[in-house]
Amino acid sequence: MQKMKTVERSSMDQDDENYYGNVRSFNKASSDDPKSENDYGNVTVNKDIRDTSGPSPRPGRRVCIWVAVGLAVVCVLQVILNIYLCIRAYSTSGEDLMKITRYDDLIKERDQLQTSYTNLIKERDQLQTSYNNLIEERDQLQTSYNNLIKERDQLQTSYNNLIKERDQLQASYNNLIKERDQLQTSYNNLIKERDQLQASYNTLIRQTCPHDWIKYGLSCYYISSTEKNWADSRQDCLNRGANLVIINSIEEQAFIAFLRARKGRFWIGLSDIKVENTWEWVDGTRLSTSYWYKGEPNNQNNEDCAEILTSVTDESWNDIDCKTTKLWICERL
Ligand SMILES: [Ca+2]
Ligand SMILES: [Ca+2]
Ligand SMILES: [Ca+2]
Repeated sequence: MQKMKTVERSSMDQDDENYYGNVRSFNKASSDDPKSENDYGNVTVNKDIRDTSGPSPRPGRRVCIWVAVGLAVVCVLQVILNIYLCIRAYSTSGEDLMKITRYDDLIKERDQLQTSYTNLIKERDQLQTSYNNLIEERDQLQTSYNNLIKERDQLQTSYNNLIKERDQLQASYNNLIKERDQLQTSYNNLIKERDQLQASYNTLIRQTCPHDWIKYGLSCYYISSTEKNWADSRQDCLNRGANLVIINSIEEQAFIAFLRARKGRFWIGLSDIKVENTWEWVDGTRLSTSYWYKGEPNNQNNEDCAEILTSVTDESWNDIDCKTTKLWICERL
C-alpha cells in the first residue's frame, strides 16, 4: 500500500513537475523582477494561458481523479484491512476462548490431579501404616513361629523320649509277660502240688477223726448235743471246718439212718430255699438220688429244709420248716 502510494505520488509528481517547473521558472523570473511580488494576478493568467495552450489534459483534473482513485483504493484497502483485522480478532478471540477453555480445563485437571495426588498421599500413608502394622504382625508371627518351632522341637524330643520309654516299657512288659507265664506255670505246678498235698493231708486226716467225731468211710461225722434251726446248725458245722452232712450214696444213707435210730431227728445239708422244689446240697450240687419218706416232700406250710425223719434207709427224709430246731450232723471230708 505504501508502495502504491509511492507510485501514485511519483506519477503525480511527474505531472506536476512541469507545472511547478513553469511556476518556479515564472516565480524565478518574477523574483528577478522587482515588480513580480505585486503581480500574482498575472501568474494565474499565465497558468491559464499554459492550460489552454496545448492539446494535453488538464493537470488539476488528473490530480483529482488520481486522488479520488487513490482514496477509493485506500478505502477498499481499509475495508479489506478492517475485515482482515475483524477476522483476525475473531480468530484471535476464538483462540483465546479456546485457550481460556483449555486453561480452565487444565486448572480443573490440575485440581483433579491435586486431589488425586492428595488422595494418593493419604492412601500411601494408609498403606505405609498398614505396611508397618503388617511388618509388626509378621514379626510377631515370626516370633510365635519360632516359639512354636522350639515347642515342636521340645515336643519332638519328649515324643522321642516317650517312644524310647514306651519301647523300654514294651520290652519290660514282654519280659513281665514271659515271667508271668513262667510264674503261671510255676503257680499251676504249685497248685497241683498243693492239691496233691491237700489230698495227702485229707487222706491222713481221714485216717483219724477228732475227738467226739465218728469215722465212716472217708468222712468224719459230728452229732450235735443241742438243737438249732437249719441255718444255725449249718453255721456250727462251718465253724468246725465241716458242713451239714451230704448223703452221696446208699451206704452213707444207711449210716445216717442208723445214727437217727440212736439219737433222734437230724438236719441234713439239703434244702429248696433258693428255688421251691429244686433241692440242692450245701456244696451247691443238685439232688440226684433221694430217700424221701412217703408223701414227702409236701412243702406243707412252706417247708424248705430236709431232716432225717425215720431210720428206714430208703424212706427217711422229710421237708420241714427251716426255723424249727433240731439236732444236726456235720460231715468233714
Ligand atoms: Ca457225704
Ligand atoms: Ca419246699
Ligand atoms: Ca414235709
